[in-house]
Amino acid sequence: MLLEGNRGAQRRARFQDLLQLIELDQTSVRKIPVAWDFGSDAHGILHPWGYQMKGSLRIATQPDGNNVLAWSTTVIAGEDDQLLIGLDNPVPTPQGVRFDIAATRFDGWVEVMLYDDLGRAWTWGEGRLRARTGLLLTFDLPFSGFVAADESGETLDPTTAHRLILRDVTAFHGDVGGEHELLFDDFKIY
Ligand SMILES: [Ca+2]
Repeated sequence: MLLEGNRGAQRRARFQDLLQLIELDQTSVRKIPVAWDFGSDAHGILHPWGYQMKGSLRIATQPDGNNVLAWSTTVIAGEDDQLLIGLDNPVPTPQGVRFDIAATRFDGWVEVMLYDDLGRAWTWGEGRLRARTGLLLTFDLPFSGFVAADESGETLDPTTAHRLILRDVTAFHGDVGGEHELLFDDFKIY
């Protein structure tokens, strides 16, 4: 019975992986530039199924009427949460990503990463971004500023960029926890 249960779980996991790939294929960025102002649900930012228990994404209207992307998450010691954007050989080659970010309850920390087409990880060379409480700040991250996560010192060839990952790493910064929310606006890949 236990074996059957494991097989069932494995089948479900494979099915979820397949659904994720289909969704990613449908939302992947193919033309540059793209710009999302979150006036509608039409954007290419996914909350991967492996992190579904941590939170969710929704469009939220601010008091001034502006719509933003609200990422509700749960800060738990030792755990991250992630958002995912697929890059499907975009034309022309993307040069960078720019977005506004704020936190609503307490300051958050976000690590921006790229994965290339061979699955190698690259991180923004100037470190993690601090999302300020109640204050939308603009960050502009040229892909040329991403360095190999293996600390080899190599810099990314933007033509190989395949996945853009936003990691909420607030749990690794200070003694904070619980319900958390990050807001994004004017998200551009250019
Ligand atoms: Ca907006």
